[in-house]
Amino acid sequence: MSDTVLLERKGRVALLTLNRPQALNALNSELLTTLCAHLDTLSEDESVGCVVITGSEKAFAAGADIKEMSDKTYIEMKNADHFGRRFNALKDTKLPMIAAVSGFALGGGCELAMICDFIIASETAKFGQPEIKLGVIPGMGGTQRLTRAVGKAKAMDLVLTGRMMDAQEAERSGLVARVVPSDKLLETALSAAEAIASYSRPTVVTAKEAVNRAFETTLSEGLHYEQRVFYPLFATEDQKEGMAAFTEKRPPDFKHR
Ligand code: CO8
Repeated sequence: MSDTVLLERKGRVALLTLNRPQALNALNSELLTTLCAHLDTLSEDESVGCVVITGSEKAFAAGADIKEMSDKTYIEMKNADHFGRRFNALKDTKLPMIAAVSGFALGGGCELAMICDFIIASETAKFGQPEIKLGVIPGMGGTQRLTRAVGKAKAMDLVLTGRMMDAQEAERSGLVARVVPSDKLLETALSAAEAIASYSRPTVVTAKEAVNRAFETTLSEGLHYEQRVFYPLFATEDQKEGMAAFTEKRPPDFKHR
């Protein structure tokens, strides 16, 4: 497997590090192929409870690789479209994913972070969809996921002007879950991932699916969906264990992790 994405296992957590420092982790086809291959393998691996995707201190990813893309024809881009579709399909993965973002998360980099379940950013993080400056628009979900995350006003501002927003603005706007000092980024993301990986896997999957449902449906349908998936959890051993552990004042020992 190419070294454009490095995989490390830390117990039940998998850490994927984007690794093209010479190009600020620009997402070329080699990197995207490697990332998708890792995610495919990890999502089949029951011993993985959560994935953290990160980059370098200077850049999470500065977007799709402009140099690789610039001479492509319409047909070639359509043929490369499988990356867009594979990334969009990741919203259906059961694997919880956290983006740990330091430095630039631009264009496809911002879109990759948004495909993750949530984003933890360092104080130096900068987010943007600058494609307009290149004569194109976001093509891996930016116009849709950014708008759902931050609302129309801010999404239009970012997509139409191409400006970047810093970590504080991104947190205020709802794009980012937490902002932490740079030297605490990985530690914080890994600790959140360890917590998630320690819980009952079927419950984590149910929780993730229920939150994602909010983006696909009406409120009354979503509430109905939540009730339909809430009650069956009482048929699991892990619900019995979680509640017994609380009553007995001990840590739970979930069976299905
Ligand atoms: N692609 C290719 N190379 C890049 C990219 C990129 N996106 N970003 C940076 N690099 C390279 C630079 O060319 C430079 O290489 P070299 O040293 O060989 O010239 C190296 O990385 C370092 O970059 P800079 O010298 O520019 O570093 P600065 O600190 O001066 O600037 C910036 C950092 C502001 C991040 C600047 O590099 C920049 O503006 N980068 C481009 C950001 C951008 O426009 N991103 C959007 C790309 S388009 C996109 O993502 C569309 C996604 C849709 C895909 C759909 C597929 C199906």
